[in-house]
Amino acid sequence: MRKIVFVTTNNGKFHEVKKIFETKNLEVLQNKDGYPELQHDDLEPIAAYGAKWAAEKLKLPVMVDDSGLFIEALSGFPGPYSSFVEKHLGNHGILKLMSEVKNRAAFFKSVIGYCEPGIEATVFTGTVEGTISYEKRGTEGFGFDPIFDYNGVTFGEMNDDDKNKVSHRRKALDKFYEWLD
Ligand code: ITT
Repeated sequence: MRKIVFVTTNNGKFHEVKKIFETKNLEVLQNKDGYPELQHDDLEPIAAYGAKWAAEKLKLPVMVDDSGLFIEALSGFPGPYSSFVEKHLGNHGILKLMSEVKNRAAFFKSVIGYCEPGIEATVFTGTVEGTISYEKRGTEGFGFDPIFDYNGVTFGEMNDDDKNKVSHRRKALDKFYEWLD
């Protein structure tokens, strides 16, 4: 079975990727060493930089996933700052920011960065559109899942398999797998 090292401290991301790649006969191994996060408005350069940095450090082919929640009425916030915002404001803080806002449109974006030592990184992007719910619903998934409404149910109300059929991460991984293959 082919193996790939996924550098991430986020167990939720790791479990989703592991499950999606199991069906493709690819074994995913988690490395929690982390990587420096470039300051940038777009996720693509952040993922490319992280993948390149980790590949050179570990001297191995690696993948990373830089992702975020982009809320239209907040001009794309938290976007590349999603990790910081999730830790410090949480879902409750986002709901509070959105309490008087009618336009609930939002999307999740995932950028997979892949790199082998000695060469440049390649990136693969996936997005999924939804809305920000008015309250937290569901206990599945991780991060912003309980406040991201997809066709009437939040990602927090969907089991892994259902989320993995439609998610931003799934779409990015499909592109990555096609390229690898
Ligand atoms: P690594 O960088 O170590 O992979 P991280 O959690 O810091 O882990 P990011 O910098 O990519 O990852 O931050 C993305 C944030 O968006 C983070 O708070 C995630 O929990 C959240 N997020 C990403 N994908 C998500 C998803 O599918 N569902 C819910 N929240 C998600």
